[in-house]
Amino acid sequence: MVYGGYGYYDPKYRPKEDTDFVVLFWAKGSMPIEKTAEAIAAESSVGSWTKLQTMNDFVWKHYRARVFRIDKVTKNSGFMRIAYPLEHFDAKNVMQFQASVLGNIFGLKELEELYVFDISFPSKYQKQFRGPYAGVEGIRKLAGTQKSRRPHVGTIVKPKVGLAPKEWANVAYESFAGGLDLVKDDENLVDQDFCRWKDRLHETVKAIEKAEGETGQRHLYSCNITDRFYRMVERLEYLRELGLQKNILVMLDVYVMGMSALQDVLSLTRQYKFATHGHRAGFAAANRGSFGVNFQIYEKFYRLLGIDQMHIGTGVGKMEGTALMIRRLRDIAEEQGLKEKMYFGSLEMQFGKHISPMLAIASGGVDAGKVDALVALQGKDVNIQAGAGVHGHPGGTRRGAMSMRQAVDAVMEGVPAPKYAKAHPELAQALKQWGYFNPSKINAELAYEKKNAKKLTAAALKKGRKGTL
Ligand code: CAP
Ligand code: MG
Repeated sequence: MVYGGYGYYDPKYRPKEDTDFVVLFWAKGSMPIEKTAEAIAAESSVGSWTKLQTMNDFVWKHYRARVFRIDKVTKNSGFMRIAYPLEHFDAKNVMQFQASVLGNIFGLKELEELYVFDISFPSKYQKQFRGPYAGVEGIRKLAGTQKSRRPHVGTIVKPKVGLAPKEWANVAYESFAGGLDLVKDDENLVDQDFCRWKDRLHETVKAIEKAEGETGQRHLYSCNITDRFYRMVERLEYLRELGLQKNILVMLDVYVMGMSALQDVLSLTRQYKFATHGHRAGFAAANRGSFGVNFQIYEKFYRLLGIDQMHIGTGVGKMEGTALMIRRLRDIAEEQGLKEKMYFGSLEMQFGKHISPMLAIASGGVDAGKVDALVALQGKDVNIQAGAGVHGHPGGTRRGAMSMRQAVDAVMEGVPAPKYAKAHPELAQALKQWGYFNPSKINAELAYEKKNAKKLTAAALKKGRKGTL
């Protein structure tokens, strides 16, 4: 590949904080890494496979990507950082950004591996977006936990699909009665014949009213509206007519629905004053292979676009992701400033002041015995969710819910779960069933990272993608 006879490699270039995107790639191919970097920069910005007679100085100067750093691992592989100028992109149009930077390059035949680890979004680009509508504080207000600052605790009604509306709502009621803040639809439950969306909604609202009268707590329902765009709009309008903003979080399968629908739905939820719950089903198809996009990038988009609470994994449960990496995802959700950490493939970035924190959701293979470890890893601003860890409890849903809530109360009292379980039989049963994840393991990992950041960075730079956590 010639790539236009131009040089996209410019090691002296320093990206501009307000207008340059910085993208961190890992690549391995049949060519020397410098050539691969040129090809990637060209194909994702202004170039193509041969010299263009139509290229002119203005286009070259204003719109090209610049490879400004290569960390070579072998002759043909390495990390590369490429800067893209803001003018290259269509305002607010995330799809156009994806088609450029996360597009054709994955198909270049000389490449054996191409993984986009992270993007640092410049401040001017961030100004095009409004960030979470409710965010951490807004969701806490809905749940009534602004003062207590305890972690939220929720459940996914199981079985994932199959229950009829009344059965579904009864499981929700039992969960609330056991002390949970939130119940949610599973990612694959929307409007099937056996459980029509409206019927489930009405039954669940009744369950919430009944439970709120009994528990004195606020209860929330993350209601999955994911569908074709016009169907989502119909559902949003229906929710608005019913005035359910205080009890309903609009749940979206954000990855599978695509950015276009997501952008428009989020402007409507904001207009109708609904908080949102982002489920990331499907993201891992791109996150785990040799060709892919790390979830860090999607998560940043979701926060910029305005999701209020977002699944980020657990680090201790059933889904992929090391504990330390999940901690990084928590930081992306909730912090304003992010430091560069090469061992996660993570870049430095500052979220604009107008982009509020988004609440992290720890879900997937969670039970009461993992709560201490989750809080050690993610802190108390978190929504902890357990599906099977509630409905698989030997005492049934209500006791399962109680076990989760007791585990959270124990954390708030600073008492380890096994000790708290002595006076709380539901928690004791959960620990007997599934064991206890000792938070000391998490604390040790966090301490190790702190002490060994330089060593971990050196290992990543030496081993490449295999050396990242
Ligand atoms: C959890 C869950 C979520 C996962 C997805 C499930 O159920 O409802 O979809 O949390 O992963 O069906 O697996 P369990 P992530 O509590 O029964 O495991 O949150 O990492 O996106
Ligand atoms: Mg699920």
